[in-house]
Amino acid sequence: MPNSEEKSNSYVKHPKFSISVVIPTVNEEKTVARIIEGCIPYADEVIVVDGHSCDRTREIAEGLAVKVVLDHKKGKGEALRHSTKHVSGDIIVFIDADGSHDPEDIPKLVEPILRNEADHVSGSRLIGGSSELHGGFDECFRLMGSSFITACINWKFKVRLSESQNGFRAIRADVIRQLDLKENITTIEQEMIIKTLKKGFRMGEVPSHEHKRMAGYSKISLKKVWFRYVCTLVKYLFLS
Ligand SMILES: Nc1nc2c(ncn2[C@@H]2O[C@H](COP(=O)(O)OP(=O)(O)OP(=O)(O)O)[C@@H](O)[C@H]2O)c(=O)[nH]1
Ligand SMILES: [Mg+2]
Repeated sequence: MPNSEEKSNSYVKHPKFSISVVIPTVNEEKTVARIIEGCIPYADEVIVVDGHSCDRTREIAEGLAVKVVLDHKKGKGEALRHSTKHVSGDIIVFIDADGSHDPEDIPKLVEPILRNEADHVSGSRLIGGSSELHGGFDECFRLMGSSFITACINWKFKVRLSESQNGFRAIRADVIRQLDLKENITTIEQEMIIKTLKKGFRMGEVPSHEHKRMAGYSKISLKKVWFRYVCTLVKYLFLS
């Protein structure tokens, strides 16, 4: 069985399609280097989009010679939207900086796009497993809410996705630029999926295990944002 270094060393980049990896960060100094280094073998370009971290996140990223851009302090959604202006690759991979996603899954994530079977591929922790989505009441509500949203999307577009909230995804750069994304917070994940399907592009899904965040703290408060998830769902499914 090859170890992870051997696996990434043996990865051969696609001759025709270039890959830009975007890593959103807010105060992720303990994990950002590991994620950047994990992504480099699979990427033609790595961009860290930072939400004005007060720790050493930006300094560490700059030390690893990747592009670092600042968001406008509006949230992860705005950060991802802003990053697309700086991307030069054909395919964009979004991956969190907290260690929840495994950079080694990047080839699996982009494969359906390279084979021209999908335009946007989401990593699914519902089929890949999760070490942080189960156990407590918070996780229970998160899972119920996200399953409900996924079921609504599946019903509306006659697809069969297993989830709609994972931040680990790959999308063709020309496709994301046509989606006219508007969300400023993490509701951007479901907006991206709904608008992909609404515009007739193809969604794909691959299993990807979600690990527990390795360090730092979560930037999401479910109590504060659940209503925005409902509004975004109704708005993009039925109103715009
Ligand atoms: N640039 C930028 N990045 C952000 C912002 N909010 C969150 N992030 C990053 O986006 C990624 C996901 O945020 P998390 O706080 O881990 O959200 P989550 O994964 O849903 O929550 P947990 O499961 O509790 O970790 C992390 O890499 C964060 O550092 C933001 O406002 N701007
Ligand atoms: Mg996280």
